[in-house]
Amino acid sequence: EGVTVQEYTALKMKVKEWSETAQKELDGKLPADANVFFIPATLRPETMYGQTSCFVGPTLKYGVFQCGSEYFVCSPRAARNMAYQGIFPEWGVFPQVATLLGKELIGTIVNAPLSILTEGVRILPMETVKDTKGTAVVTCVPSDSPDDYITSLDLAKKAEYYGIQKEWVHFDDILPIISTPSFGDLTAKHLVETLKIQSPKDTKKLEEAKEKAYKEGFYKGTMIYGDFKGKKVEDAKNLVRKQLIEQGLAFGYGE
Ligand code: A2H
Repeated sequence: EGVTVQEYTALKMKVKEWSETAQKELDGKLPADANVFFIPATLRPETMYGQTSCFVGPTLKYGVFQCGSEYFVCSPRAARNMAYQGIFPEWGVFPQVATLLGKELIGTIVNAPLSILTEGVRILPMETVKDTKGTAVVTCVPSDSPDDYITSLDLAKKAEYYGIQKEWVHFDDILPIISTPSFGDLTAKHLVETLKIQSPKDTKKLEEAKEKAYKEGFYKGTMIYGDFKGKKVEDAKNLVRKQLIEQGLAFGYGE
């Protein structure tokens, strides 16, 4: 992995309503009025306007960790890292009050900071979420992430198979946020279609799409939505990140 540090923006997505299975599991383990947040790690804070859902790995283990007066949902690995970055009040201590499988969290409604979907978004399953990076929570931005786009398409097509409701995916509500010379204003859709990516398991093609989307978006993209509309993505990225952090809606997380 080398020596570079990945500087993520950890977003705070507040739980509005638990799934039935999560509610049952958490009963008695935390105060009824607790403020609980799903914590996705993202490299693209400037795209948060376009969040349509938030992914967990259905077979992965998640913890609910007490952080001062709040609670965070993420992988135990990430909580441990955070505890050694001064994110938890006591150095190295990350009290775990509950354990849940990703699939038990599906259907939970969380608030998505900056998203046009102000009523909140659903926690949905993504098989390709890795336990070994970030927080194992991935917020879904189908306009700019090829992975998020193809997973959303798959979930919408096979909603019944996945045990979800099609409306939870918001596949028809994709918001253009960034415009680029080569890929237009829906980069992920453009790349998935031109590279003929058929499923979330087309790993090789998705790697290529990710690389292309990132380079084009970062170096040639212009914001076409939000407070920094008209600015280059290169500049907007840190401005949005700073805004989220100042408003208490995110914090820095590195690994
Ligand atoms: B990115 P890197 Cl719009 N498993 O956020 C799988 N994917 C994960 C993950 C995990 N455990 N943790 C984070 N990620 C995703 C936004 C985004 C992202 C856009 C476009 C591209 C993109 C919205 N999803 O990432 O391997 C998260 O998705 C393309 C690489 O640490 C995070 O940023 O470099 C990114 O991958 C971190 O990837």
